[in-house]
Amino acid sequence: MRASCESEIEHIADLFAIEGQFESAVGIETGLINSTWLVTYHSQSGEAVRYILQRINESVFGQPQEVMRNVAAVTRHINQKVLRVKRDASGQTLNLYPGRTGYSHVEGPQGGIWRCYNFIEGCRTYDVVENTRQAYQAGLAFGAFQDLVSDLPATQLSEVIPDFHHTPKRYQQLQNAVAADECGLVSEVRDELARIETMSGEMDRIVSLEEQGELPIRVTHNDTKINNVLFDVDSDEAVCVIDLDTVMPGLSLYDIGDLIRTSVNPAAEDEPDLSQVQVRMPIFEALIEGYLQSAGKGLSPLEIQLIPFSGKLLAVELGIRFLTDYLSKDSYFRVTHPQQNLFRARTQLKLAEELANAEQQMNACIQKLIY
Ligand code: GN1
Ligand code: MG
Repeated sequence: MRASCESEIEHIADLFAIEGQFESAVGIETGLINSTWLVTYHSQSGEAVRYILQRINESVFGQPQEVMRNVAAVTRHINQKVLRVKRDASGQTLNLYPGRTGYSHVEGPQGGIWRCYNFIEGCRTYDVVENTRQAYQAGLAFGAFQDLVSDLPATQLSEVIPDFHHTPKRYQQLQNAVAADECGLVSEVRDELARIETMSGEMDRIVSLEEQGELPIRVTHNDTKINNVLFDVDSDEAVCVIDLDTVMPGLSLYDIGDLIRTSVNPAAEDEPDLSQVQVRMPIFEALIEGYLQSAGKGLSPLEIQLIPFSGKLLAVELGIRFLTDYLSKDSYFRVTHPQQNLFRARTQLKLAEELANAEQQMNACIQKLIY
């Protein structure tokens, strides 16, 4: 799906209401789903200004216009609120540059829905949290996001990927992939399947509570990977969260769960050496401290109580999703080698087991933080 040549990107970039002359475009490979380009323009005053140009992956997001409607609503809402306290929000929050036709996206000449964001300068991301300060900042950033959108009615947003975090349905999809065994790989993953089976009893805990009306539906981010937080390169403070494609009605627990999943573990998401997959309790504590600091007042006691469980659930859920993709020709997540989705699945299952072992400690930590 990646648009390959710079001239094509230049043509698409020029469809947006960007001032100045196109200078260059460089592909960015970090996300597993969309195609992303860093585009530089020379403004009339001679200054180089950078933008993020992205093509939405339409096999993942079946209704890209709905994605853009959600993203536009959320960025507008956040910017209005941030502008109330700061004179200029443009450098520190995501903004959409509309197309010259006035829409928040444009259609590429070869199809596809493209959008353009400001590039927030002076920032970096981390794939692995290095210290408790970064963990605290990441918790603070996602908590602040939740707080900023807490008064945006969830009913105004579309569910762009239905049942995105419905773990039992994800498990059903894995079972379907096992039954189909498209690539003849099932015999190779018996151990992983058995480990998932032992964890299956708890998979419906959160969806059941949601169905019983015990957990509030909120506007949530749904892709709270640690590398979706921008950190200021000088101060190492979190600036804002990015990657808003999956912002939709959801549960706070999926956001904090995915943040736990991607922060406590010092190993890469596809680390083949499973002995490196661990739960770093000081990182957990700092992360939750930051999150509760900015989002805590809006959370119910049940949401807070289930935080440790949410990390384990998200690790199993991602283990299931990566394994499903491994058995289904790697058709969803971008891979750079044939076993990458299997490595990713194994890492997540090991992490889920480590998180299960640490559950009591995590519960004690939550108790300490709320009293
Ligand atoms: C995908 O591409 P990226 O990093 O934004 C995926 C997430 C997974 C993540 C795992 C829309 O996110 O759900 O947690 O990979 N996004 C989608 O690394 O499926
Ligand atoms: Mg994403």
